[in-house]
Amino acid sequence: ADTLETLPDYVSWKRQQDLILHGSETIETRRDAIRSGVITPSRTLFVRNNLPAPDPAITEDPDAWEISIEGVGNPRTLSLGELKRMQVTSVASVLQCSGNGRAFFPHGASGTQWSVGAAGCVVWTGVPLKAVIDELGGSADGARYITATGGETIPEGLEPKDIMVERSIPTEALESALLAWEMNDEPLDRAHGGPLRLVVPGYYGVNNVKYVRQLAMTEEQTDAKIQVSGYRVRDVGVSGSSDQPSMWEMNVKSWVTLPLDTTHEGRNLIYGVAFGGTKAIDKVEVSVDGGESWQEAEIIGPDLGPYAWRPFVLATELSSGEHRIVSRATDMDGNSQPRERTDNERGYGHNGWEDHGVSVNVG
Ligand code: MSS
Repeated sequence: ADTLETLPDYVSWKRQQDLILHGSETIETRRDAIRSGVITPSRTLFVRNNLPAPDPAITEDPDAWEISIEGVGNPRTLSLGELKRMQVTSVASVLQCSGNGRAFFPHGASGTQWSVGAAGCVVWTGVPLKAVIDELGGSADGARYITATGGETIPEGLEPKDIMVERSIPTEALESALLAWEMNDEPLDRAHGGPLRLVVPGYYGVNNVKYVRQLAMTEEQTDAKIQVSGYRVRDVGVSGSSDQPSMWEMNVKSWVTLPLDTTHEGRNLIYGVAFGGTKAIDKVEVSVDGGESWQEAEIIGPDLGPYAWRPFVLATELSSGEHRIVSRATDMDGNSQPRERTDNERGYGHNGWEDHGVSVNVG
Protein backbone atom coordinates (compact mmCIF):
# COMPACT_ATOMS: atom_id res chain seq x y z
CA ALA A 1 0.00 0.00 0.00
CA ASP A 2 2.99 2.27 0.37
CA THR A 3 3.47 3.05 -3.34
CA LEU A 4 1.64 5.45 -5.62
CA GLU A 5 1.52 5.81 -9.38
CA THR A 6 0.55 9.46 -9.60
CA LEU A 7 0.63 12.52 -7.39
CA PRO A 8 -2.33 12.82 -5.00
CA ASP A 9 -4.79 15.65 -5.79
CA TYR A 10 -3.55 18.09 -3.17
CA VAL A 11 -0.09 18.11 -4.78
CA SER A 12 -1.12 17.52 -8.40
CA TRP A 13 0.59 20.83 -9.23
CA LYS A 14 4.01 19.34 -8.38
CA ARG A 15 6.51 18.05 -10.94
CA GLN A 16 6.24 14.30 -10.77
CA GLN A 17 9.51 13.55 -12.56
CA ASP A 18 11.40 15.31 -9.73
CA LEU A 19 9.74 13.22 -7.03
CA ILE A 20 9.64 9.77 -5.46
CA LEU A 21 6.13 8.85 -4.30
CA HIS A 22 6.52 6.88 -1.09
CA GLY A 23 2.89 7.43 -0.11
CA SER A 24 0.19 10.08 -0.30
CA GLU A 25 1.65 12.03 2.65
CA THR A 26 5.33 11.22 2.04
CA ILE A 27 6.83 12.49 -1.21
CA GLU A 28 10.59 12.78 -1.67
CA THR A 29 12.70 14.98 -3.97
CA ARG A 30 14.97 12.97 -6.28
CA ARG A 31 18.67 13.48 -5.65
CA ASP A 32 19.29 14.48 -9.27
CA ALA A 33 16.49 17.08 -9.24
CA ILE A 34 18.61 19.40 -7.08
CA ARG A 35 21.87 19.65 -9.12
CA SER A 36 23.43 22.96 -7.98
CA GLY A 37 20.11 24.49 -6.99
CA VAL A 38 20.26 27.42 -4.58
CA ILE A 39 16.49 27.45 -4.00
CA THR A 40 14.33 24.37 -4.35
CA PRO A 41 11.34 25.12 -6.59
CA SER A 42 8.05 24.55 -4.76
CA ARG A 43 6.99 21.99 -7.37
CA THR A 44 10.12 19.95 -6.52
CA LEU A 45 10.03 20.27 -2.70
CA PHE A 46 9.34 17.15 -0.60
CA VAL A 47 6.12 16.75 1.38
CA ARG A 48 5.61 15.06 4.72
CA ASN A 49 2.32 15.06 6.63
CA ASN A 50 1.84 13.16 9.87
CA LEU A 51 -1.92 13.53 9.38
CA PRO A 52 -3.83 13.71 6.10
CA ALA A 53 -3.51 17.09 4.37
CA PRO A 54 -6.42 19.41 5.21
CA ASP A 55 -9.31 20.27 2.93
CA PRO A 56 -8.70 22.83 0.11
CA ALA A 57 -11.04 25.24 1.94
CA ILE A 58 -8.23 25.92 4.43
CA THR A 59 -6.54 28.34 2.02
CA GLU A 60 -9.68 29.85 0.46
CA ASP A 61 -9.62 33.03 2.53
CA PRO A 62 -6.08 33.21 3.94
CA ASP A 63 -6.40 36.63 5.60
CA ALA A 64 -9.29 35.37 7.71
CA TRP A 65 -7.17 32.56 9.20
CA GLU A 66 -6.87 33.02 12.95
CA ILE A 67 -4.10 32.15 15.36
CA SER A 68 -4.42 32.47 19.11
CA ILE A 69 -1.33 33.66 20.93
CA GLU A 70 -1.04 32.66 24.59
CA GLY A 71 1.53 32.87 27.35
CA VAL A 72 2.09 36.56 26.67
CA GLY A 73 1.20 39.81 28.48
CA ASN A 74 -2.02 40.28 26.49
CA PRO A 75 -3.09 36.97 25.00
CA ARG A 76 -5.38 37.26 22.00
CA THR A 77 -6.40 35.94 18.64
CA LEU A 78 -4.93 37.54 15.54
CA SER A 79 -6.01 37.14 11.95
CA LEU A 80 -3.47 36.60 9.19
CA GLY A 81 -4.69 39.91 7.77
CA GLU A 82 -3.56 41.63 11.00
CA LEU A 83 -0.22 39.79 11.04
CA LYS A 84 0.48 41.04 7.51
CA ARG A 85 0.21 44.64 8.69
CA MET A 86 2.55 44.16 11.65
CA GLN A 87 5.95 43.64 10.06
CA VAL A 88 7.50 41.52 7.33
CA THR A 89 10.77 39.69 6.76
CA SER A 90 12.17 36.95 4.54
CA VAL A 91 14.55 34.12 5.34
CA ALA A 92 16.03 31.32 3.26
CA SER A 93 16.21 28.09 5.22
CA VAL A 94 16.60 24.37 4.79
CA LEU A 95 13.46 22.39 5.52
CA GLN A 96 14.54 18.87 6.35
CA CYS A 97 12.64 15.95 7.84
CA SER A 98 14.12 14.43 11.00
CA GLY A 99 14.16 11.08 9.21
CA ASN A 100 16.00 12.23 6.08
CA GLY A 101 18.61 9.49 5.45
CA ARG A 102 16.58 6.84 7.26
CA ALA A 103 16.97 4.46 4.29
CA PHE A 104 20.67 4.10 5.15
CA PHE A 105 20.14 2.52 8.57
CA PRO A 106 20.81 -1.22 8.36
CA HIS A 107 18.46 -2.12 11.22
CA GLY A 108 15.50 -1.06 9.07
CA ALA A 109 14.29 1.92 11.08
CA SER A 110 10.51 2.16 10.78
CA GLY A 111 9.04 5.13 8.93
CA THR A 112 9.39 6.49 5.42
CA GLN A 113 12.59 5.26 3.78
CA TRP A 114 13.93 8.68 2.82
CA SER A 115 17.28 8.81 1.06
CA VAL A 116 18.57 12.42 0.75
CA GLY A 117 15.43 14.06 -0.61
CA ALA A 118 13.34 14.83 2.47
CA ALA A 119 15.00 18.25 2.32
CA GLY A 120 15.00 21.44 0.33
CA CYS A 121 16.04 25.07 0.66
CA VAL A 122 13.22 27.58 0.36
CA VAL A 123 12.49 31.25 1.04
CA TRP A 124 9.88 32.05 3.65
CA THR A 125 8.12 35.39 4.05
CA GLY A 126 6.19 36.38 7.14
CA VAL A 127 6.30 38.29 10.41
CA PRO A 128 9.14 37.73 12.89
CA LEU A 129 7.61 35.82 15.79
CA LYS A 130 9.42 38.11 18.21
CA ALA A 131 7.58 41.14 16.81
CA VAL A 132 4.24 39.42 17.46
CA ILE A 133 5.18 38.43 21.00
CA ASP A 134 6.47 41.94 21.77
CA GLU A 135 3.30 43.51 20.35
CA LEU A 136 1.25 41.34 22.71
CA GLY A 137 3.13 42.46 25.80
CA GLY A 138 6.06 40.05 25.71
CA SER A 139 6.59 36.53 26.86
CA ALA A 140 5.05 35.38 30.17
CA ASP A 141 7.46 35.03 33.12
CA GLY A 142 9.16 31.68 33.29
CA ALA A 143 8.44 30.71 29.67
CA ARG A 144 11.09 28.34 28.38
CA TYR A 145 9.37 26.98 25.27
CA ILE A 146 7.47 28.09 22.22
CA THR A 147 4.61 25.63 21.76
CA ALA A 148 2.81 25.60 18.41
CA THR A 149 -0.30 23.66 17.40
CA GLY A 150 -1.19 22.45 13.91
CA GLY A 151 -4.64 23.20 12.54
CA GLU A 152 -5.71 19.72 11.49
CA THR A 153 -9.20 18.62 12.54
CA ILE A 154 -8.82 15.65 14.85
CA PRO A 155 -11.17 12.83 13.81
CA GLU A 156 -14.01 12.12 16.25
CA GLY A 157 -13.31 9.45 18.84
CA LEU A 158 -9.54 9.77 18.83
CA GLU A 159 -7.52 11.14 21.71
CA PRO A 160 -6.25 14.51 20.39
CA LYS A 161 -2.97 14.39 22.35
CA ASP A 162 -2.12 11.10 20.65
CA ILE A 163 -2.22 12.43 17.12
CA MET A 164 -2.15 16.23 17.08
CA VAL A 165 0.92 17.96 15.69
CA GLU A 166 1.91 20.17 18.61
CA ARG A 167 5.59 20.86 19.15
CA SER A 168 7.63 22.77 21.71
CA ILE A 169 11.03 24.30 21.00
CA PRO A 170 13.34 26.32 23.24
CA THR A 171 12.58 30.06 23.47
CA GLU A 172 16.00 30.92 22.04
CA ALA A 173 14.44 30.15 18.64
CA LEU A 174 12.44 33.36 19.11
CA GLU A 175 15.41 35.19 17.61
CA SER A 176 14.91 33.63 14.18
CA ALA A 177 11.41 32.11 14.03
CA LEU A 178 8.66 33.56 11.90
CA LEU A 179 5.00 33.09 11.14
CA ALA A 180 5.14 32.64 7.39
CA TRP A 181 2.40 33.06 4.76
CA GLU A 182 4.58 32.85 1.65
CA MET A 183 7.04 30.27 0.38
CA ASN A 184 9.25 31.02 -2.62
CA ASP A 185 7.36 34.29 -3.15
CA GLU A 186 3.95 32.69 -3.50
CA PRO A 187 1.09 32.36 -1.02
CA LEU A 188 1.83 29.29 1.09
CA ASP A 189 0.08 26.25 -0.37
CA ARG A 190 -1.77 23.93 2.01
CA ALA A 191 0.67 21.14 1.13
CA HIS A 192 3.34 23.16 2.93
CA GLY A 193 1.23 24.58 5.72
CA GLY A 194 -0.84 27.37 4.21
CA PRO A 195 -2.33 29.69 5.08
CA LEU A 196 0.13 30.17 8.00
CA ARG A 197 3.12 28.20 9.24
CA LEU A 198 5.61 28.49 12.06
CA VAL A 199 9.09 28.46 10.53
CA VAL A 200 12.04 27.74 12.78
CA PRO A 201 15.21 28.18 10.70
CA GLY A 202 17.85 25.56 11.40
CA TYR A 203 15.45 23.19 13.20
CA TYR A 204 14.19 19.85 11.86
CA GLY A 205 11.03 19.79 9.74
CA VAL A 206 8.67 18.60 12.46
CA ASN A 207 9.12 21.83 14.44
CA ASN A 208 7.89 23.88 11.48
CA VAL A 209 4.22 23.50 12.36
CA LYS A 210 1.83 23.85 9.42
CA TYR A 211 -1.57 25.62 9.48
CA VAL A 212 -0.57 26.91 12.89
CA ARG A 213 -3.70 27.85 14.86
CA GLN A 214 -2.25 28.37 18.31
CA LEU A 215 1.10 29.47 19.63
CA ALA A 216 1.93 29.71 23.31
CA MET A 217 4.96 30.71 25.35
CA THR A 218 5.03 27.89 27.90
CA GLU A 219 6.96 26.82 30.98
CA GLU A 220 6.85 23.16 30.00
CA GLN A 221 6.96 21.21 26.77
CA THR A 222 3.59 20.05 25.44
CA ASP A 223 2.33 16.66 26.60
CA ALA A 224 1.30 15.75 23.04
CA LYS A 225 2.67 12.35 22.05
CA ILE A 226 4.61 13.78 19.09
CA GLN A 227 6.70 15.70 21.65
CA VAL A 228 6.82 13.37 24.66
CA SER A 229 7.82 10.13 22.95
CA GLY A 230 7.92 11.05 19.26
CA TYR A 231 11.01 12.53 17.57
CA ARG A 232 13.31 11.39 20.38
CA VAL A 233 16.75 9.96 19.66
CA ARG A 234 17.42 6.66 21.44
CA ASP A 235 19.23 3.39 20.89
CA VAL A 236 17.80 0.71 18.63
CA GLY A 237 15.11 -1.25 20.46
CA VAL A 238 14.40 1.45 23.05
CA SER A 239 11.03 3.26 23.18
CA GLY A 240 10.74 7.04 23.09
CA SER A 241 10.59 9.16 26.24
CA SER A 242 11.01 12.74 27.29
CA ASP A 243 14.48 12.27 28.83
CA GLN A 244 15.97 11.58 25.38
CA PRO A 245 17.16 14.34 23.00
CA SER A 246 14.38 15.93 20.95
CA MET A 247 14.80 16.60 17.22
CA TRP A 248 15.40 20.33 17.43
CA GLU A 249 18.51 21.90 15.85
CA MET A 250 19.83 20.21 12.70
CA ASN A 251 23.40 18.99 12.39
CA VAL A 252 25.92 19.73 9.62
CA LYS A 253 25.27 17.73 6.46
CA SER A 254 25.96 17.52 2.74
CA TRP A 255 25.48 15.20 -0.21
CA VAL A 256 26.49 14.90 -3.83
CA THR A 257 23.71 15.55 -6.34
CA LEU A 258 25.61 14.90 -9.60
CA PRO A 259 27.01 12.74 -11.19
CA LEU A 260 24.96 9.71 -10.18
CA ASP A 261 25.36 6.19 -11.53
CA THR A 262 27.48 6.88 -14.64
CA THR A 263 29.67 9.58 -16.13
CA HIS A 264 32.42 10.12 -18.75
CA GLU A 265 36.16 9.81 -18.23
CA GLY A 266 38.25 12.96 -17.73
CA ARG A 267 37.09 16.34 -16.48
CA ASN A 268 33.88 16.28 -14.43
CA LEU A 269 32.02 18.76 -12.29
CA ILE A 270 30.80 17.18 -9.08
CA TYR A 271 27.83 19.02 -7.57
CA GLY A 272 26.21 18.89 -4.19
CA VAL A 273 24.60 20.87 -1.37
CA ALA A 274 25.74 21.53 2.21
CA PHE A 275 24.17 23.17 5.27
CA GLY A 276 24.86 23.54 8.96
CA GLY A 277 21.45 23.87 10.61
CA THR A 278 21.66 27.13 12.56
CA LYS A 279 25.32 27.62 11.59
CA ALA A 280 26.71 28.71 8.23
CA ILE A 281 28.91 26.40 6.18
CA ASP A 282 32.65 26.96 6.35
CA LYS A 283 33.93 24.40 3.85
CA VAL A 284 33.05 21.30 1.88
CA GLU A 285 35.51 18.57 0.89
CA VAL A 286 34.89 15.95 -1.77
CA SER A 287 36.54 12.56 -2.21
CA VAL A 288 36.33 10.47 -5.39
CA ASP A 289 37.98 7.46 -3.75
CA GLY A 290 35.57 6.72 -0.94
CA GLY A 291 37.29 8.98 1.60
CA GLU A 292 40.97 8.05 1.06
CA SER A 293 41.86 11.52 -0.21
CA TRP A 294 39.93 14.81 -0.13
CA GLN A 295 39.82 17.97 -2.23
CA GLU A 296 38.17 21.22 -1.17
CA ALA A 297 35.11 22.06 -3.27
CA GLU A 298 34.14 25.56 -4.30
CA ILE A 299 31.02 26.97 -2.65
CA ILE A 300 29.00 28.65 -5.37
CA GLY A 301 26.02 30.97 -5.76
CA PRO A 302 24.66 33.76 -3.56
CA ASP A 303 24.99 33.54 0.22
CA LEU A 304 21.42 33.63 1.50
CA GLY A 305 22.41 33.51 5.16
CA PRO A 306 23.32 30.87 7.73
CA TYR A 307 20.12 28.81 7.43
CA ALA A 308 20.28 28.31 3.67
CA TRP A 309 22.13 25.47 2.03
CA ARG A 310 25.17 26.20 -0.14
CA PRO A 311 25.61 24.44 -3.45
CA PHE A 312 29.19 23.33 -4.03
CA VAL A 313 31.17 22.13 -7.02
CA LEU A 314 34.46 20.34 -7.49
CA ALA A 315 36.11 20.21 -10.92
CA THR A 316 38.15 17.03 -11.09
CA GLU A 317 39.53 14.38 -13.44
CA LEU A 318 37.95 10.94 -13.17
CA SER A 319 39.68 7.82 -14.45
CA SER A 320 37.66 4.96 -15.87
CA GLY A 321 36.26 2.45 -13.41
CA GLU A 322 34.07 2.51 -10.31
CA HIS A 323 34.34 5.59 -8.05
CA ARG A 324 32.78 6.16 -4.64
CA ILE A 325 32.11 9.90 -4.45
CA VAL A 326 31.49 11.35 -0.99
CA SER A 327 31.29 14.85 0.51
CA ARG A 328 32.04 16.17 3.98
CA ALA A 329 30.91 19.58 5.20
CA THR A 330 32.21 21.64 8.13
CA ASP A 331 30.23 24.45 9.76
CA MET A 332 31.54 27.78 11.09
CA ASP A 333 31.87 26.30 14.60
CA GLY A 334 34.21 23.63 13.27
CA ASN A 335 31.72 20.74 13.41
CA SER A 336 32.35 18.28 10.57
CA GLN A 337 30.20 15.42 9.37
CA PRO A 338 31.32 12.15 10.95
CA ARG A 339 32.17 9.17 8.79
CA GLU A 340 29.74 6.81 10.53
CA ARG A 341 26.04 7.08 11.19
CA THR A 342 24.79 7.00 14.77
CA ASP A 343 22.39 4.08 14.88
CA ASN A 344 19.13 4.98 16.57
CA GLU A 345 15.68 3.42 16.74
CA ARG A 346 13.77 5.72 14.37
CA GLY A 347 16.65 6.59 12.04
CA TYR A 348 16.84 10.28 12.90
CA GLY A 349 19.48 12.90 12.21
CA HIS A 350 21.78 10.86 9.94
CA ASN A 351 24.70 12.98 8.74
CA GLY A 352 27.45 10.37 8.36
CA TRP A 353 29.28 11.05 5.08
CA GLU A 354 30.01 7.44 4.16
CA ASP A 355 26.39 6.32 3.71
CA HIS A 356 25.49 9.49 1.81
CA GLY A 357 28.02 8.91 -1.00
CA VAL A 358 27.28 7.75 -4.54
CA SER A 359 28.87 4.94 -6.56
CA VAL A 360 29.60 6.14 -10.08
CA ASN A 361 30.70 4.11 -13.05
CA VAL A 362 33.18 6.17 -15.12
CA GLY A 363 33.96 5.43 -18.77
N1 MSS B 1 2.70 20.43 10.72
C1 MSS B 1 1.46 19.93 10.78
N2 MSS B 1 0.44 20.75 11.22
N3 MSS B 1 1.16 18.66 10.47
C2 MSS B 1 2.17 17.79 10.05
O1 MSS B 1 1.87 16.64 9.76
N4 MSS B 1 4.56 17.45 9.66
C3 MSS B 1 5.88 17.93 10.05
C4 MSS B 1 6.06 19.40 9.69
N5 MSS B 1 4.97 20.21 10.18
C5 MSS B 1 3.50 18.28 10.00
C6 MSS B 1 3.72 19.65 10.31
C7 MSS B 1 7.03 17.15 9.51
S1 MSS B 1 7.53 15.74 10.34
C8 MSS B 1 7.80 17.64 8.48
S2 MSS B 1 9.25 16.85 8.02
C9 MSS B 1 7.47 18.95 7.81
O2 MSS B 1 6.24 19.49 8.27
C10 MSS B 1 7.38 18.71 6.29
O3 MSS B 1 7.10 19.91 5.65
P1 MSS B 1 6.66 19.92 4.09
O4 MSS B 1 6.31 21.33 3.81
O5 MSS B 1 7.93 19.54 3.29
O6 MSS B 1 5.63 18.91 3.84
MO1 MSS B 1 9.64 15.23 9.59
O7 MSS B 1 10.74 15.93 10.84
